[in-house]
Amino acid sequence: MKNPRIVTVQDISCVGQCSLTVALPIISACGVETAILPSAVLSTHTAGFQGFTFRDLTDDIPAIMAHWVRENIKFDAIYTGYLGSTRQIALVGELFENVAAQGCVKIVDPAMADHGVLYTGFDAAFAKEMAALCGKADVVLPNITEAAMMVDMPFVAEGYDEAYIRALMDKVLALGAGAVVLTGVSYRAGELGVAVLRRGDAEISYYFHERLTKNSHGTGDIFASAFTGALMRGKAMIDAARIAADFTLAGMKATVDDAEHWYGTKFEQALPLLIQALQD
Ligand code: PXL
Repeated sequence: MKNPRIVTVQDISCVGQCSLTVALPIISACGVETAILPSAVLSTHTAGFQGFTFRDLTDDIPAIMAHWVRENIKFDAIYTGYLGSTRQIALVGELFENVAAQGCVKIVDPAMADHGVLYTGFDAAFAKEMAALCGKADVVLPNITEAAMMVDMPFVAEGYDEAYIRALMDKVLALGAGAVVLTGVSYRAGELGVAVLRRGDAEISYYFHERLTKNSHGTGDIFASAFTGALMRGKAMIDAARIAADFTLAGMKATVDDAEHWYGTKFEQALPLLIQALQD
């Protein structure tokens, strides 16, 4: 697609290197025009800082959407990340109806949980609404925790087999999604990767890379943003997943030795690698 324009819906965490402060620079680096719809403004992200502020912007969304409709503003992709409330999830469903250009790719990262637990502020009702939104998407990008919560399967941290991963992915597709890109998959010690299954595929496609001993915060947002940018640059889904995974890993490697940088991932240092990967 020539000069695609996307809109991404997620919060502004002013400090903490996640959501819009990573999505904008990363998708711009991919050469893709990015409009934003902020879902909330927080002083920091919610994972580790105490006493953060949270301004829910749900009430602003209907007027923003109505203005875009009046101006006939439409997007080639709509990419959603962290959403602040269940009502907001319903409004994103309306956005899918109202501002999608012909062939618009709807990408949902159900950013709400990791390592078996929901992020602060979310509950089971939110996970249920998020599952419904995933059912309206062309591509969904859950980690294993998020997928398990949305399809009512147990979360298994490690030692699972391909049958478990396949069941998770089939159930996410059964929600109605067109494709699932599952992050954080590992069958062997020392490796970590991403699994891709599109509706109608016989087999899962995988991309694995080395597993670092330390996790960084915000990697789900970094992966989803780079995946979205690469997909809109015309890459096949598995190639977009590989490019995004390599970029995320490079950012983690830049962060791993810096104990003071606990709150985020130094993705900035890996941007040249992402730009290069999109030239190949
Ligand atoms: O990285 C996901 C994310 C996005 N936005 C906010 C968060 C988190 C994860 O903790 O707290 C506000």
